[in-house]
Amino acid sequence: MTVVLKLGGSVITEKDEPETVDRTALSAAVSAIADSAVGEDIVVVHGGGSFGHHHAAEYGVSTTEGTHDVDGVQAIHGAMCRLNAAVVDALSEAGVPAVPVHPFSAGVRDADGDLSLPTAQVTTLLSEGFVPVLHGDLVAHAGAGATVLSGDELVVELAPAVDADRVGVCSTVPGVLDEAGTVVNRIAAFEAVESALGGSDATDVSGGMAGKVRALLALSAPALVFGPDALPAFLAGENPGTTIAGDVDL
Ligand code: IP8
Repeated sequence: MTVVLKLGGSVITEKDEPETVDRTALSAAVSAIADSAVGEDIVVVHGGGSFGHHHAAEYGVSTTEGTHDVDGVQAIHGAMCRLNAAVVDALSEAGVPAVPVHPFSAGVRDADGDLSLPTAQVTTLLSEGFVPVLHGDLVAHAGAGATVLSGDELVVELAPAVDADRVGVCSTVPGVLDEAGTVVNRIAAFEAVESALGGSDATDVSGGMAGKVRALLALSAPALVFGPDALPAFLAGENPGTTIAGDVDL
């Protein structure tokens, strides 16, 4: 069984402290991965948290608004590389054969904003026994300079490329919440939850929960959104939180 797991940036960083790793949360996530039966059949993606989003907001860069400011590119990409190194180091220390993969060096958006991302390095690393660790990043964007590439977009590109059986999005919330704050068990169509999801968080330049759900619905593998406490259960094959399954028969 192959798993693509996204660790939300807000889960593994201190959201309100620029460039600060939440060591307790990171080590809990790392232990769950190291102890799980999934073994090396996992691709890890992490988001930006107080590393990427902090600098992206400062330079006015999002998935659609680009920059030609080289200082901005270095600040955002550099911060994401520092967070990636912290995640890879923590996984390595726990015995997981983690290796970094930096999307800025590989991906591109065309003038219509359509993303093209080579994935042969990821599939090859995986089949050679490594655990690739990718991250939300910047990407070269024709006509716009460089725009943000969210970890959610990476998950959507990677899941079919590695033929993932399950996709997990570990978030700060225990699942997708309805207007009453209750976890929605299953989402099969965006319209059913659109009004409850509302707009995105002001500090999240990548589209918040609404954008996440819309993108995950397009996958052929079921995607689960759950909180940090449920990560061991997800890795054990259980279905915590919200299952997002557009085309999938469960
Ligand atoms: O947190 C965004 O990734 P996300 C990465 O997965 C940057 O949306 C550079 C802000």
